[in-house]
Amino acid sequence: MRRFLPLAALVPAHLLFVACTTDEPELECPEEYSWDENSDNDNGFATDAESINVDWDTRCHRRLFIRGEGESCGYDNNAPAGEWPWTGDEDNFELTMPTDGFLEAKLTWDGNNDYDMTIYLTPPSPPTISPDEIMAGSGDGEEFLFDDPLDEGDRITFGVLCAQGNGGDYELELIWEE
Ligand SMILES: [Ca+2]
Ligand SMILES: [Ca+2]
Repeated sequence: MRRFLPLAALVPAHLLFVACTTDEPELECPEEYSWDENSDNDNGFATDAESINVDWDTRCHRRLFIRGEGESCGYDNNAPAGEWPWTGDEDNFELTMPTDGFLEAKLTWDGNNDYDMTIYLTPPSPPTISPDEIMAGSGDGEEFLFDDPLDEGDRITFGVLCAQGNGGDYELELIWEE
């Protein structure tokens, strides 16, 4: 009768040695994940938000820095009736959640400005475009911690608006955790 040999007997000894000592490749993480505003002319409405396109490895950082610039802004209290009294810059960004988790957003900026932040939990579409959250404090930063966990693939839109001031650089930090 024919006998089957054990697997080890069929594989040369040096190959078994290699198989046993090969480690997972070491994880190389970027110093940070970041996105620079790249279409200032096209991100002025929440419906035209800039998609954040980052090559994530969720084993690395769970944090992203969005960096952009706002133009000077303010309200014209003497604007004629029917004319929009605000001039300035609104920048919108859409994040596709790379993993399930709770999300936190922190907006900070340079200089003596006041920026505000809006959040849409689903991609806004006409006719009703209304933010789910509006952070319009007068301090030197805006922050929002999501109460409910989000799912991988959820599309969240963040708006950054200059409310008062000369504009300038801002940084929107997004942090998520399981
Ligand atoms: Ca801008
Ligand atoms: Ca503000």
